[in-house]
Amino acid sequence: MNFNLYCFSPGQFLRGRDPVEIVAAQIRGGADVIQLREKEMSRRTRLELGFQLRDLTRKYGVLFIVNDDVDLALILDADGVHLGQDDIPLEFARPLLKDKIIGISTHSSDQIKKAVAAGADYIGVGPVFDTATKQNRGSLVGLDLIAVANDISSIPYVAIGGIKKDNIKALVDTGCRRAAVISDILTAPDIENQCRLLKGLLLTPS
Ligand code: 3NM
Repeated sequence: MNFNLYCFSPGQFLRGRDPVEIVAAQIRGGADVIQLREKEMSRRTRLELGFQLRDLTRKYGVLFIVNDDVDLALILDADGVHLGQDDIPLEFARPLLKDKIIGISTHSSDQIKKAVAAGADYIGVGPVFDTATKQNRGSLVGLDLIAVANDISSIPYVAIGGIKKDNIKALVDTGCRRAAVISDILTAPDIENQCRLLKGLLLTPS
């Protein structure tokens, strides 16, 4: 898996806009991954949006990942699924998803080790910085756990939680060049430009 900027469907940040256009703007700005993450939608509506995002991401060669929902990932023929620590364990998801991508959220070195050993394709590590986007977020793991992931993870790890244009350099300085960003992109006045800026910072040589 080769990616730097990991982006999301609008979720709580839709604000009356067209969700497909918001994702299209992120793709134009350089998103490498789009995750369908819609906690408030009915599964039916999520399915309908999912088909539109499946078509869009396929057209532009961007990875399409479904949050939490293995069935939906299969129905949509997504590239993979992202599972949290409270979702279906990877060992049950793997036989269904076969060689599709499985990402796992991790919040400690123990969880990182377990996800790698269980055969995850990538891990999320966070929350790195303070965030209001995720309800019931656990305690901050800071850049310390990113450094740990750098040492112990044999698979790609993506930093998540409160990453913004003003703090992403601190992340890049640890050597991590993969960031998953929600609010700093979806609340920006120009989504495409914000993605371009963040992607540029992720790719800036140190
Ligand atoms: N997962 P923002 S933090 C979805 O720590 C999510 O696993 C996290 O949103 C984790 O970029 C988070 O707006 C929210 O802070 C990220």
